[in-house]
Amino acid sequence: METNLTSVPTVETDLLRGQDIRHDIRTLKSVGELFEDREALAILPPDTPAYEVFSYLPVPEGTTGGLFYGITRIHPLLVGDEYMMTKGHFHAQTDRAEFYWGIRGEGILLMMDTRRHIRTERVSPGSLHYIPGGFAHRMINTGDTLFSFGACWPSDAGHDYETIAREGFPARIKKVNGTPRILKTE
Ligand code: S6P
Ligand code: ZN
Repeated sequence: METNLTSVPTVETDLLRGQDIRHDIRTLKSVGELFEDREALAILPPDTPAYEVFSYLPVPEGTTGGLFYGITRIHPLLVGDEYMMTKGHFHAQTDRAEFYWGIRGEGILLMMDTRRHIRTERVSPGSLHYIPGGFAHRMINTGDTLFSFGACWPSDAGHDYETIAREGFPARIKKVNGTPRILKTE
């Protein structure tokens, strides 16, 4: 008996294509509050794309035992001297871990545990990063080109953005004398 092959998404370097792929674009307007220099922010067009996320969510959000897959592309932008970054989050189910890996460009992974201790890793094409449960995570584009990375996380992880929106991370990644510096703020 013959049966049809199921169509599947495709990964093309740092693009995800397919009928079940979700594509979200975050503009400067939606991430502007992350940045320290509000005067620098005010002179940039609010509809400027900051980063985009392609995601493949093959099971409903909250499913135990499933996996999600995503690719994020952070545009090379500076707000004052601060590099473009993702919002960053804890997982709502705090013990859920995640993998990130570098695909294109250069960046930094900033992680923070619940006692606000930070850990940073340099991200470049091919680098693999394990984010343990209980660590908030944010990616920063520290290069002059597009920075893309992949992600794989449990489908029941969920996202807690509120804690980061309220308390932030205790470090900012800025361009100082032409190079990225990790500046602790507490
Ligand atoms: C999801 C995973 C990524 C991020 C994406 C955007 O758990 O960590 O797919 O959602 O990189 O970052 P953020 O912090 O805006 O969700
Ligand atoms: Zn995550």
